[in-house]
Amino acid sequence: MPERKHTRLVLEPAQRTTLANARRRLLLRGGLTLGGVAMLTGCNLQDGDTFDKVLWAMSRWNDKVQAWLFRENRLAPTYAAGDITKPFPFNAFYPEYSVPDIDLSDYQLEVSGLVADKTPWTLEGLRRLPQASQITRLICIEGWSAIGQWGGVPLKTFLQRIGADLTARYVGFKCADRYYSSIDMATALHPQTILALDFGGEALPPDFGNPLRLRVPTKLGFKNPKHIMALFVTNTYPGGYWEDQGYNWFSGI
Ligand SMILES: Nc1nc2c(c(=O)[nH]1)N[C@H]1C(S)=C(S)[C@@H](COP(=O)(O)O)O[C@H]1N2
Ligand SMILES: [Mo]
Repeated sequence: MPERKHTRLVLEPAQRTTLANARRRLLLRGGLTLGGVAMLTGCNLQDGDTFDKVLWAMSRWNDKVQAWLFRENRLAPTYAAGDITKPFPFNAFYPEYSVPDIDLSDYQLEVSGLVADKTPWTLEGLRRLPQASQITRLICIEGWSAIGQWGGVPLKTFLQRIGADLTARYVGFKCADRYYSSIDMATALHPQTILALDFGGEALPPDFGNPLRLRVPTKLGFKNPKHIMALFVTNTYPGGYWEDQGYNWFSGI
């Protein structure tokens, strides 16, 4: 058991009350102390840590509990071709007329981090890898869902192909529109997680994330980055566009 420093927090009076309530709830629910939270989160709370940092630590702890509950091979429901939603809704952090205009002629997917082969990938190269297709439901946190068909390379196949460290914690994605997101390795290796090139049997149109998006039906919509330009494997928590604004990082469904 590693030695843990005594934890003392610097708090405003109002925060002290909120924290006391949060702490009481944790104690009531699971017999957890703040020290216990620090231990579970792997976050070494130090003298001078702020209220915010503790709350983030608790949110990360929540992610871990969700990850424990997530069974690697639990499949998201699949649907029939006749169930496909038409027209399929567009969503992004900007309106449809601002969808990025990507030059497909010189597109390359960059690969970095804990991978043996960092050679960038062309779309033709990605299409030569084994492909999979799925009809699944995309669920947006804003309160709508829609059924669509996506096809592409299983992320597991791709990660194996580039010699990724499959024991690493995260796979992160950077997009052409400055969006970014990341998933845990168990989800990256899930059989329904694909690097999608096609939507409805055709190359992904601009609205739906051309030329490459992540399709992960075991996660909420915002964890399905569109217009992916770079992929990286890392042990350093990469966060995401909405995740860093407070959306729960794990967001499994
Ligand atoms: N690059 C990029 N990817 C993104 C987003 C975005 O704004 N930019 N929005 C996310 C959100 S919140 C949702 S619900 C889905 C919407 O995907 P759709 O346009 O195919 O319905 O894309 C996700 N991926
Ligand atoms: Mo969303």
